[in-house]
Amino acid sequence: MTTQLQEATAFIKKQLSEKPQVGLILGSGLGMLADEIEQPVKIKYDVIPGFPVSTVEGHAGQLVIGELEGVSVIAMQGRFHFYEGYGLDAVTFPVRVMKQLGVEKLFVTNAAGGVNEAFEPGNLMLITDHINNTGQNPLIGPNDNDQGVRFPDLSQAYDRNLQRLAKDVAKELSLDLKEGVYVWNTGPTYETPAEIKILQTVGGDAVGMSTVPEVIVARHVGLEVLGISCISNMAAGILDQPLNHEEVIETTEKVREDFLRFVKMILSKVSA
Ligand code: 6GU
Repeated sequence: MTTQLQEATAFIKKQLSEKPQVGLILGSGLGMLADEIEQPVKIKYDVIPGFPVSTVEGHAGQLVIGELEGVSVIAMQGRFHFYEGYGLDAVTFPVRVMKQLGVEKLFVTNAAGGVNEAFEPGNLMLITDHINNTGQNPLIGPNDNDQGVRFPDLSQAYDRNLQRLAKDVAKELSLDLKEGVYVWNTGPTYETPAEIKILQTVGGDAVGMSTVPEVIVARHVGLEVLGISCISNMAAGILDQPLNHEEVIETTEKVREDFLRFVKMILSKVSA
């Protein structure tokens, strides 16, 4: 383990009374879930040794640790993106810290563009698999065998039991949960209509600028992953309208209630 990882873990651990079981990474516009955490310990990223500092608007940039639905959780309110200029080591560092703190399951969320034409803005999509469309990988470099294996298997990157649970919960809530494959592009540009056609052809259902690096590292260290996308807009060329970040945030605000209820009920039913 690197000293940075040890230092960050020790710094956070000394402020906690309980081991967090579930990690939550909250995407653009979805950070309000962390506001519901009870007896929260809040730690700004910029005071944690080894942590990068968040810059993007709509990202509070703190860990919120406490109880949610009776589960001990650690939430990232705001994440680090590759397009901000952080290296993938930095982007995925918090996932390694979560593992060191004792987390066993990781829920990753994001706002994503709809590639599947059957989707509509405001839909929630269960991520069943991903396509890394960047040529980047956070595990490039020497492998730390204490963290995980050199060649990690991603044939079930998104845990089947957690997927089943999410689908059962969606049914119980009468939520029209979509499912599909999330494509990671680096951003910060949105895709061209021609690029979206490619993604449709290769089996992508949603596209975004995050999540995949964190999931790769989560699998490297053996965390069980649940992924949920909020379809905030249709990807370029599907509707005859330009894309912008304001629309992304507006849509995530509209699905706020659905999203909160959904993730909270999954948490309430997740086995320790
Ligand atoms: Cl259309 N593309 C990407 N790469 N990220 C997004 C998006 C689209 N919509 C929200 N996030």
